[in-house]
Amino acid sequence: MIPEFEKKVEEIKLYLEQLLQNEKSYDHVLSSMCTPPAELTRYIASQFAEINLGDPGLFPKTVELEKEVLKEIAQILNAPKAWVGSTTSGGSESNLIGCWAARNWSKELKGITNGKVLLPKSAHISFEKTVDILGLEIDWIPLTSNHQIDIEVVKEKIDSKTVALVGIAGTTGTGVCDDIPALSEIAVDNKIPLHVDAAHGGMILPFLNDIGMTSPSFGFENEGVTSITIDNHKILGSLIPGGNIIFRSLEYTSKIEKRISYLSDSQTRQITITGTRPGNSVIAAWVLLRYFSKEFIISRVKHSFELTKHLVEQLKEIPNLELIFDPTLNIIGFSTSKMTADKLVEKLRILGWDLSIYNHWVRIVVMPHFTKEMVDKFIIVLSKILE
Ligand code: 0PR
Repeated sequence: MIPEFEKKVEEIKLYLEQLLQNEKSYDHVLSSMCTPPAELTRYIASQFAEINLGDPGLFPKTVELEKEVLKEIAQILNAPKAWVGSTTSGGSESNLIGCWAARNWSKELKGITNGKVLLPKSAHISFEKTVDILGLEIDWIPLTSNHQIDIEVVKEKIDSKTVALVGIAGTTGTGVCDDIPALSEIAVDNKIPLHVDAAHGGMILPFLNDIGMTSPSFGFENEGVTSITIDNHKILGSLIPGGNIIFRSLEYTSKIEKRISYLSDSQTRQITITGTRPGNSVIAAWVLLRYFSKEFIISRVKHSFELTKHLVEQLKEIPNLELIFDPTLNIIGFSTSKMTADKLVEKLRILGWDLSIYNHWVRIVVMPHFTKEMVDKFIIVLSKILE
């Protein structure tokens, strides 16, 4: 390092620690789908920051770890033997890649141009970006009273311009899982690719059976599912950014894959939008998925569900507060007759609590960093405001 910079290292560290102290703590964060990394994960972040999977020839061992991460993910999603996939920067990129492949496949096989994507009203904003980038149109599908995509409307809306169906396994606003088996049937009957966004739910739903609940089916066991988004930087707690896209087979990825001859292994193939991809995030995911294994995920899911239940019980005790839905995942929505959601969230923020607003309700995402003490403290503050 340049000596003048060397002299300043301690000074800069101190400055940043002070400046960002509050932003390192998630003690008051009730709104995030991310959660602080564990100490080992932080160690991996700093020790392996130079590894760039965008140039795989330079980092063959990390490439092997990536393959193992993807294998674990494919297993979680019940992928068939011919699956193909890549780690990505997260849900938004994976959703874009899934729809990109569906658009190109539909163009090549069916000659569809200026196509449409059937999107549930609950779809994450990344799909609006996706259709914009891909030059597609959206056919919005309303939700049923239980916040799932309305299957009957999907059947009505499908036409010769439909290039993809989208189902969500764990929506951003309510955590609800769409009826993927029903969507899959429609996809098979009409030969239309079905992309499932399991960015958040993918690492939770398969483990509900393990905590005495019922896991809905959303994976590749449904014949019509062609691609699935699933993130590592959400409940798993891997490094930001880190996600995955898994496809049923090469049939779809071959429509988007780019070969790059000038990189160090001279035969790199990419299906991602980004070239440079952080190796440390993939290494962290490998440790969490392979080393800590299934038990690690189950313990995080169990913890989040126990605290969701506790929080819901406490919220039900507060007068003038209405729960918007019975949580099926670790997401809670509520509103109050006393004030708008904006006003309430503003008041809570002033008192140091961070919550978000989804539609007209206040949203809480119960993540592994939640503790019972944290929840109880929050309930006292909320009750006071609504007194
Ligand atoms: N699909 C679903 C269902 C999602 O909920 C999200 C993110 C995405 C896709 C996109 O994932 P990436 O953000 O990885 O691209 N949902 C979170 C949300 O909107 C993202 C988030 C995370 C927001 C942390 C705030 C936060 O503090 O709530």
